[in-house]
Amino acid sequence: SISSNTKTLVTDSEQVASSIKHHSEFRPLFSPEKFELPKAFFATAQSVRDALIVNWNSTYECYNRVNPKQAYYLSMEFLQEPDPALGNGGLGRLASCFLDSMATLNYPAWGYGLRYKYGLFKQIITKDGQEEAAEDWLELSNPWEIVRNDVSYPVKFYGKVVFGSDGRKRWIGGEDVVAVAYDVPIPGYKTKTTINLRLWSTKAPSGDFDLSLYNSGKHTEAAEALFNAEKICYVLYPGDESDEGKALRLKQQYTLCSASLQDIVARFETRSGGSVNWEEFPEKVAVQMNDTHPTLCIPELMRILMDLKGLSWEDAWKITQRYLLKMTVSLVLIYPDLLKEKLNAMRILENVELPSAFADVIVKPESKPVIAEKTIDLSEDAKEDAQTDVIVKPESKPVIAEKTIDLSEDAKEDAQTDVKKEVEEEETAGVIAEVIPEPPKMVRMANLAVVGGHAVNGVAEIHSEIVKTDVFNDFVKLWPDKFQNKTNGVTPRRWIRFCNPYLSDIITNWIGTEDWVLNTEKLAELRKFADDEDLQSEWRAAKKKNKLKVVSLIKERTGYTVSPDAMFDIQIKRIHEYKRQLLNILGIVYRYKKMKEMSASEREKAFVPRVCIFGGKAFATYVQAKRIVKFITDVGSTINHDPEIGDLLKVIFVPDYNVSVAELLIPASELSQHISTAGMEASGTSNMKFSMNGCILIGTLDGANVEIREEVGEENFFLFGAKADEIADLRKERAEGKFVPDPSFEEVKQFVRSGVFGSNKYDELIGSLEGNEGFGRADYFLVGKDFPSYVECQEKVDKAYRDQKRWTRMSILNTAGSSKFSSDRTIHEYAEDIWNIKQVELP
Ligand code: DL6
Repeated sequence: SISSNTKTLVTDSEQVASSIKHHSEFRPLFSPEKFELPKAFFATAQSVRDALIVNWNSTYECYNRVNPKQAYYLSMEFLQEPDPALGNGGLGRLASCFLDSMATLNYPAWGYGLRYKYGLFKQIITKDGQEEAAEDWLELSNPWEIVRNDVSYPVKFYGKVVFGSDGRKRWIGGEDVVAVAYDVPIPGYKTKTTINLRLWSTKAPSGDFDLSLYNSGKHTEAAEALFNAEKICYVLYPGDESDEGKALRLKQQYTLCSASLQDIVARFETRSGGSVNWEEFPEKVAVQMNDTHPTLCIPELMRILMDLKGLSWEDAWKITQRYLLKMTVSLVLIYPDLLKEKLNAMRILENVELPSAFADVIVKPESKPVIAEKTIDLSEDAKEDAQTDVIVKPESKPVIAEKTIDLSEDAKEDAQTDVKKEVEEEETAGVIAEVIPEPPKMVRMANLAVVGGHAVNGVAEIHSEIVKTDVFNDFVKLWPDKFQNKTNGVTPRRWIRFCNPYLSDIITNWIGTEDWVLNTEKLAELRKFADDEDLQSEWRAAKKKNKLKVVSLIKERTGYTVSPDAMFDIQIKRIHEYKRQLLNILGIVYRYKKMKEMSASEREKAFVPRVCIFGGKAFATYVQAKRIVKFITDVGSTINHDPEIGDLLKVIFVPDYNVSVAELLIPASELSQHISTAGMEASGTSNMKFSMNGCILIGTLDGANVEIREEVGEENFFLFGAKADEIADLRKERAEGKFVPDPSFEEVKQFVRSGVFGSNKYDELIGSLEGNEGFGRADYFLVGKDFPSYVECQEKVDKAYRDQKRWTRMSILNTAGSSKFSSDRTIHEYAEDIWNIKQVELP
């Protein structure tokens, strides 16, 4: 039997069976008579969870005793499997890979996120393109989580902060919610260490249900407070076109920051025993913000330290800024629409009342504002509104204000006077943006994070350079040492060992040990066998077996039959203009046109048979991305039904792409596409997963592609396209009408417009590549510019694939060269260079 009291671990199959039986009998979530798959899964998962809890408790007990410095990774997304839908794309899956590495490497580190009731959405592909349905991933409950009703914190919105007559600050009025913890144990590989992912769910405080209203028949009004509280954690990335949507996103971000920081502070106090010394806080805690979403950590930590713990402004700021908070920039902020999206999230600051920490917090007159020097005094209204029985200090300053570059005395000293002056005059360095005519002003989350954080890192070398030379150049002049690079990584446990057992066995046999799962450097040993015929034939056989699984998946999800002998060419990622699925599909259309112009024998000679596979979700309100999905599926329905073409070309859109689908597609891939406009993909992580699984990449010099190409060898990577430092000039030329498109690009657009893919002429989509009136910027993502070099590169791919020996060698060398891209390497670097935490091995 399994019992966390006796700390007996499951050791043999009989015990496993008995535990599963126990869970199916005594925690029946399903009908008692049958033992069908969902019930079997739940009973099995819960029996595994019991075993995890034993190690999870030991880990926690050990950390409490040793009291090491602990890192906390705050992320709005975590994407796991089988698909708790708590994420959208790379950012969320990176967070989950990091948890795996933290646990495996025995680092005292936790994750914090939100427990969304619904994930992003379930994608349904119809003849009209993408439709979205609620992703009810919790419908059958989550067997891995442990609800912690004993761990909850108040989170407050709106209202006012006032000084009571006792001189203490009070946050009065507004809305109250309670954040309740749900814990998910995260086991390390071949270690007892089992860390925690703590997810917050929101509910109304007890007493908010109005029984008398309910009894008087006003049922909806009676439950309003309950709904308002719960809706915060309903959906990941709720639509934010409306002000309500913006407010909800901001509430989500604030909930994550406030509940997590209250929890972290409480743990610090508990572990300090009776004597809390706040100066030690940065010695015990490091908080990493995954992108700018958790930026509210900065003012929230200030609020907790000052308002709740009574620290002075200076002490609180030193703790917050100097040591504690670090931000990963995983978005290239030069992309104006995305920047606007970020800024929009904060737009409501001035037209809606917000957490008082921002809107009208009142700081004692002698204290300085958190960020600003020249301030717009947002507290004017507060002064008027303040009730007469509270004392409002007239000179008080707001927390966030205009023209911010700091502001703390220390930083002023640090900064050279002339540099500082220059920066102060430069508008882009402000935390409050002036880009949108007033009202409302907007807060630049990224700038706030840079000012308030102790380290800022990009996620691939080229991206970190762009961050320094372009995005945050003003801040680099002020604080050059703040900026670092931490190239992303992915866990080899999930992304080779688990998802590709055939390849894993081959690697283990040829290297002679399974140690590569923990030490990916060992993969390099494959290099010496790259031309070995036996290895090559085993390698190809494994690929074929993985391709056969995908043949079935495609049949099941789309009804199409594809040949396992064709090259599997895959692009799976969020649908986004900068990721250029449009370039890929136009390349396919061009190929199709050429095929149609040839005789059957010419066609077969000229082209290698391909199955071109797409997968990815377009954000529900991203119209252009949805047009791209529709276009891909329309092209697919024409080509896939063309008897002249047969197995020579198939175009498949796999609906509802998620982690489980990726685990099938990646091992089966032969060519994968990472073709973003150079300078726009911060890193990419699927490129690493594909390369590890022996897939050859076609890509631009962007994000981690640059480093992958260096590691696997340039002859094992298909490179094309403009370079990042050429993009600005190319855009300028384009805007000035100086761009002369290649005839092939004109030809492909003409072909699309000829109606070959149905009655739709794709005016908006094709028009966006030309900047026709009404269709916005002229080809901002430079599809037209890169099209000829992309087509030419694809010809090289066909040629290389015909030589299967050469291709297999390239494939082996990709796996052999992928060791750098283990998230273990990344986490060691974070631990050493940023978090300053040490490994703690459980006894
Ligand atoms: O850092 C992880 C991942 C990068 O690899 C991608 O290049 C980047 O696009 C992605 N960022 C996001 C931002 N999401 N939001 N919201 O997914 O981060």
